[in-house]
Amino acid sequence: MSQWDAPGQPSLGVAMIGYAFMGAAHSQGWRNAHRFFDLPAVPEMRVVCGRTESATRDAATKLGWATWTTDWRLAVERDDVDVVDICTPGDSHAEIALAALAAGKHVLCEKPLANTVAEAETMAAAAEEAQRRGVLSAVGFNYRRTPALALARQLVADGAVGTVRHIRAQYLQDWIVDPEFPLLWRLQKDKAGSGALGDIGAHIIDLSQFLTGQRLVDVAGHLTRFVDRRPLPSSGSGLSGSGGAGETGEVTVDDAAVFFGRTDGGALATYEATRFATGRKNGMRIELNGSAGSLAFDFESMNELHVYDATVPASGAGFRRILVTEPDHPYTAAWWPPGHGLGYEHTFVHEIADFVRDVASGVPPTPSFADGLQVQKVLDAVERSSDADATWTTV
Ligand code: SOE
Repeated sequence: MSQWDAPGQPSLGVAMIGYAFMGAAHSQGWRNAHRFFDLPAVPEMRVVCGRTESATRDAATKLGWATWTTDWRLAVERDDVDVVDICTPGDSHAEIALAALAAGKHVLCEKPLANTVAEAETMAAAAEEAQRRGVLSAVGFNYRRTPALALARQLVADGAVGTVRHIRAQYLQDWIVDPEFPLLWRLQKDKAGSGALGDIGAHIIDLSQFLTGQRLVDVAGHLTRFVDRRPLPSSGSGLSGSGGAGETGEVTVDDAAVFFGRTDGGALATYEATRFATGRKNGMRIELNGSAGSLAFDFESMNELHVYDATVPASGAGFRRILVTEPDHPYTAAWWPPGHGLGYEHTFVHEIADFVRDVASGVPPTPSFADGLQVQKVLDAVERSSDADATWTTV
């Protein structure tokens, strides 16, 4: 018997739907959150669900789930499940989330919240109704839990940049530059909703609003596709896989998106989301310029935040690099000594730790489904703008 199954230790039974890239990342969170953070309840990884029997069984063993099923409804209905974690492609988010909320289960749903504004609206309404019954929900915008970005948010709130004038955000990847890269679900509109825009553009939309506390009110943008057909996949999931024997299929999402917008706080914001930035692997960059200073961040150096203080005399001013690994930085006290650094997976451990703490204490976690809906509306406005020759479009 371990300390975790000691009698009286409150637990939170979890069902996770989907086990590929995001499922593996979330499992890391469910396994480790209570081992590094003091939480009011211990997550119990009760059941994982996938479509294929043998692969789901293997995933359960590998990722640490007690059991598995190929029927998500069975997982959602179990009495020993308190939380449903949705890590599936976007086309099933709404159906699973609505069923889980109706069954009284708290829900953590991967981003973007849904594939359409209509679905996201239904989900946000269901979440609001469920909250009145004490059933809580959140969207998995994990990058909010990067220590350097959590610190950036505190600094902005404390006035370190003054009035924000510019938001400059990029999300640069290159995993589909090769035209022979297979047609995975992320490249199919019926499954993913959109391409670079929804998959990675959604992160920088959420982050820019989270950091500044401002919301986009209108946008203009352009989406493009560089490769129209790709080999059908023969194997693999997540971001890997190999092409099949000669057969190809149509890519139905954008490969890249550029857009700009105005916020309700008067800032001008520019965004670029692409999977064709050769050499950039996960270059999620954000810079804020304000009346009193600037902040700059790049996920490829995720333990650093660059801060410019415009109140320092010009002769001595310059961007300072803060290594965000000190114990008084957000989340870092739970981990390693200063300078040892954290990685991508820690953002998920933090996300789960925050979610468990909130849910176990009855506090609505963030970002809410309503926040997810607002991001969905921005995505939709960018698509509408692109269809209308990049004209200004209200969110
Ligand atoms: C793939 O482009 C992806 O995995 C996104 O889906 C994630 O949200 C992002 O964190 C990394 O890239």
